[in-house]
Amino acid sequence: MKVHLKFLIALFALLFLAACSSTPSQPTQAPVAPPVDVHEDDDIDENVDEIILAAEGFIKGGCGACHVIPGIKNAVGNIGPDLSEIGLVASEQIASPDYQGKAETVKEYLEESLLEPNVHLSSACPGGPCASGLMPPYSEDTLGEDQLEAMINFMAQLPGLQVSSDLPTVEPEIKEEDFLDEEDMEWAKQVYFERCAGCHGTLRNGATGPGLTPDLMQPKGTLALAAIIFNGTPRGMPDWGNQGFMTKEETEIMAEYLQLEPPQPPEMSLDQMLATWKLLVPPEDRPTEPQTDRNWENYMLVTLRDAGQIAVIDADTYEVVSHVDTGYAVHITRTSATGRYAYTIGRDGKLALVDLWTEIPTKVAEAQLCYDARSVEVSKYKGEQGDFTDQLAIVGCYWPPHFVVLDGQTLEPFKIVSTRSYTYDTEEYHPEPRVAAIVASHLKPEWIVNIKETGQVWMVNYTDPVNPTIKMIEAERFLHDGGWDSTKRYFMVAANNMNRVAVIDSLDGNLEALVDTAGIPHPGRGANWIDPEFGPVWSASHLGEAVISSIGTDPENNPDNAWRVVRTTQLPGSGSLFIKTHPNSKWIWVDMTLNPDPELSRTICVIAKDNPGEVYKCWEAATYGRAVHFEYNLQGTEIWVSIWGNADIPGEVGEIVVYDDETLEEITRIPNLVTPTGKFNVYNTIWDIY
Ligand code: DHE
Repeated sequence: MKVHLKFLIALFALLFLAACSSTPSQPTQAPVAPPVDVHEDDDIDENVDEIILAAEGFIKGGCGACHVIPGIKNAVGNIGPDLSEIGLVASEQIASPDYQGKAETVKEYLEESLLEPNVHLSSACPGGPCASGLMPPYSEDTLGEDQLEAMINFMAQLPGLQVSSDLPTVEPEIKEEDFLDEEDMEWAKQVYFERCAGCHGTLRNGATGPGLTPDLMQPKGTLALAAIIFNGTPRGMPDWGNQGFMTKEETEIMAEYLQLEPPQPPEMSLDQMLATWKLLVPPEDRPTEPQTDRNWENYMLVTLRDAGQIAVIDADTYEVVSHVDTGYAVHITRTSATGRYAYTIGRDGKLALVDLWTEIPTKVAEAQLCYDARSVEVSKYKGEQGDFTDQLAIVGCYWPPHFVVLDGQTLEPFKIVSTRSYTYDTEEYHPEPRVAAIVASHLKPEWIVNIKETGQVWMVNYTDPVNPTIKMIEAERFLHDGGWDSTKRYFMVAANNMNRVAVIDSLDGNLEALVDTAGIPHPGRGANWIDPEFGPVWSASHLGEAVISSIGTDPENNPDNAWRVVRTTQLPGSGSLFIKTHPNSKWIWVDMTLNPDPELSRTICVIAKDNPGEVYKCWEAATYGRAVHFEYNLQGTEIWVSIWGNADIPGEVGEIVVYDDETLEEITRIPNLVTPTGKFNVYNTIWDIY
């Protein structure tokens, strides 16, 4: 590693000045860090070498990916505690009655933090107390004895150590052939698509998650990146290692892959889509009335994510009526306007059409519309401009970035519209503006299509679907998920990485408001209810902060409260994915699925609508796994929550817990479901009840 002469001179001068100064600058408050026994008697050159050794160690260890470390290039991480005053903090920690480790001196404390980071957890991580397992243990094998010692000495002197801003940095010279063989490369490519592309983008420009381009990744280094991939972060990055999806070695392969240029993925033409299209049962061969005695409008369409299936479950009897094979890692299911059909989209862009009128619900058509997708919707309008119920479907893709219009009865695709365009604010070309949530208006023959990276909301009129008219509304970047307000006039969509919710007036076709919220709103479709103080509100949960935000939605009768966060209710932890209520319910339900604390990740909470300032009650919905997503039955009397388990552990595969919404008592469990995730009640999905 190169060290510039200029830097050595500057560093020498700084150290010299520091050595001459009798009292290095210290904050005035006690306690003060115990005297540090390095550098004082040492030769200056040795100190310079030692600081350089320490700096190299921080870089090699990737410490800056999670921590702020003064003087270390790119050490601006905000996952772990800021280390600017760690020498001082260490002495406070040792003196604190809460300290659980064995260290008696600052240096012992720092050594313990590096080698056994879980012995004592700091309470000063940016999102609250640091979670166990987040920091990887370092060892003499990874960093070497001298380097570890240098790093400890460096930290022991903070604050107070004057460090040149010109310390060495890594000079990335990372080439694919250096360390990833063909097999690793293929593995990483596939797994990146399956696990990472959704948040970080196929071209890795970032959206829900940060950008992962090589210029950003190389300074962090393999060790730190692998640790983040293994352990996740409190801001919502899943812990792929802890969850058993990647081994430690695999996280290292992925970390190396991220330091290389992303490969360019292929496009997809209409001919390619048509080649995948299968009409399994033509419309004329389908029943003309329901062939089942079951209350099919009360079916729950349940994503079994890792099985690549949906389970159709009768919510009156809790019986699994059928398992239907669908795309890989099903994302969502929406129902046709009459509810007769279910449309299920997989992450691999495969759409399945399921007929709910047959005795056993069956797949009647399928087609692949892209390589990476998250959204599907149907035509719901019936009025003066025509009857479009059960006529059309639309699929929104992440890659290639486009949406596709299909025949709603057969799934024959016939229109592709690219979303590649210019960012709404800076008018810069974006190669990958992905289609996030799509909703169908009940009031007009229109779909509201949210284009994530360019921050535009497209109102797509489908009366002439081969020649659709599109009004492009400028909103906010990183649009993600959202739902209607209770009147179904306003669509509320989270621009999650901008900490905002955009409000679209679907009747006038314009942006009604941009509402500032807490960190990373992730509402699913949100929850509509009447706040006793502020009137009608729509609430969102948050990935990034331990709160739910409630936004006033009634500009007519409560204009002072409209389109602002009128209430913030504290939760025990962040990492929430979904929130839900029902007009008949007195509760709002919320999960914390992505909280790094295993107990919180399976904890669900309810907030009472008549006392919404605080959580009424929280409890663990299972003894294992994570709790995720809620849905009500048709009557609004029972609520279902999914438990993600582990398919390899008998008894902990995964299940659904059904609660009585009046009493909060558990009614039953529907066991042995493979990663049950989203649940879509047919009736509630038709009418957008949430
Ligand atoms: Fe989702 C909705 C995208 C991760 C489960 N998810 C959505 C929507 C989008 C989206 C755009 C809105 C669709 C609509 O309404 O038309 N989801 C993404 C991602 O980009 C992201 C962050 C990363 C990824 O790689 O996919 C992501 N989502 C997840 C998960 O990890 C979840 C929990 C499980 C999984 O599928 O792996 C998950 N997303 C869901 C569910 C909904 C959803 C259950 C529908 C919620 C609803 O009630 O409508």
